[in-house]
Amino acid sequence: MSGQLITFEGSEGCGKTTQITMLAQRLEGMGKKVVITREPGGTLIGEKIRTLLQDPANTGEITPITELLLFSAARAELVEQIIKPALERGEIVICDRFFDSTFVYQGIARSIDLSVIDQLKAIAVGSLKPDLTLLLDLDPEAGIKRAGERQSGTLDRIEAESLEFFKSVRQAYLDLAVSEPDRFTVIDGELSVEAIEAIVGSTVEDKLFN
Ligand code: Z5A
Repeated sequence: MSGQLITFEGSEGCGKTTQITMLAQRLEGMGKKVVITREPGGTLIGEKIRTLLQDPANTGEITPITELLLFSAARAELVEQIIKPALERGEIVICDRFFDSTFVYQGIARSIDLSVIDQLKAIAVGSLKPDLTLLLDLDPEAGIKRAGERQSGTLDRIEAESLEFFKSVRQAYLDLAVSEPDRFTVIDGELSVEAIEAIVGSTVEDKLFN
């Protein structure tokens, strides 16, 4: 496949959506074709799964394994319907979260056996791997505050998890980045939007277009 897959990861409210929009504009300004998508979601079925997963009314109704299967099903749809076709057309796909989110949230924070996580990853994505993953690292308390402000104080099913849960998410991301230094770039999510945008832009240009 001749295109490139860029993923953004990080905990709640770390600024992924903001940066993805700006990166897409930068790349389009360079004449690149860009597809923006997100997980869970990005397809008809994926968006329905997203609603199920986030609905606060489902709190306590979704077991960790069901949650894992739902995220994986949404991912399988996204890969087949959106990501692979775009990469085959030579386009750049920017995805808001990908399989690293499952490793961190379901594998580490929810303590599901990592061999099960790996098997479902293989089923949903095969050998596909991001060319670059940008991790926006943010203190969980700051992220939850940002998300709460944006949504008038209403938290979705996962956002309502404990602070301990989000601390383990943050640490798991940092550990993952250390284990795959070529693929990951870690950026301080406390920096200004403009400062992060500059780092994202130069990282993408250096790692993918030089
Ligand atoms: N999840 C999972 O468990 N397993 C999986 O496999 C997958 C996902 C794929 C998806 O939630 C949830 O699913 C997520 C993980 C789980 N749950 N949690 N937590 P989502 O897609 O609805 O939300 P999110 O991905 O966690 O992020 P978000 O809330 O959409 O935030 P964001 O996109 O990272 O940030 P943002 O919208 O760009 O910015 C948030 C606010 O901060 C906004 O008001 C901005 O204006 C502001 N902002 C942005 N950047 C800055 C800076 N630099 N300084 C100050 N303020 C800023």
